[in-house]
Amino acid sequence: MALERTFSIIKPDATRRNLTGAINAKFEEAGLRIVAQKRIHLTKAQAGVFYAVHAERPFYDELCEFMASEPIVAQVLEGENAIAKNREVMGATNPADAAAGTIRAEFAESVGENSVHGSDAPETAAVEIAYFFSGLELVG
Ligand code: RTP
Ligand code: MG
Repeated sequence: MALERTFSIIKPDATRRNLTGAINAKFEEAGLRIVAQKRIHLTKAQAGVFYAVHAERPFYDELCEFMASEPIVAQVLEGENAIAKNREVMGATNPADAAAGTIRAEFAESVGENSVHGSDAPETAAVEIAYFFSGLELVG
């Protein structure tokens, strides 16, 4: 399979606990290359646009508050089958359901504050990468 790119966020609960390096090590061990990365502090409105797909869900407001509470690390990961591989390394949304050794099993604090985001399909990966990075920032 050809190289694929996915969009990843290291969420505020993880940046707050200095877990950026430990999480990046998990990605790299799984064969995912970090081809772009920046630490930014989203506004609540920017977080709301990013998670607009969840606008009708009961946890939406809390999720946007959380994502804007402290800095995040936005990333583009590249590798074979990168979207599925990243989701595998992340583990299930709820850390209680996440397989041993996954990022969420090891680091997540709750279903909401679950340390990482990863795109769920090629279409969403393309939209999410373009929301955070310009072409000039994607060196491959
Ligand atoms: P993500 O989009 O962040 O990669 O996570 P995901 O695909 O595993 O989960 P998704 O269903 O897309 O939910 C997005 C994020 O919303 C928060 N959430 N909170 N309190 C709750 O019940 C609840 N459910 C979801 C989590 O931060 C989740 O990652
Ligand atoms: Mg999702």
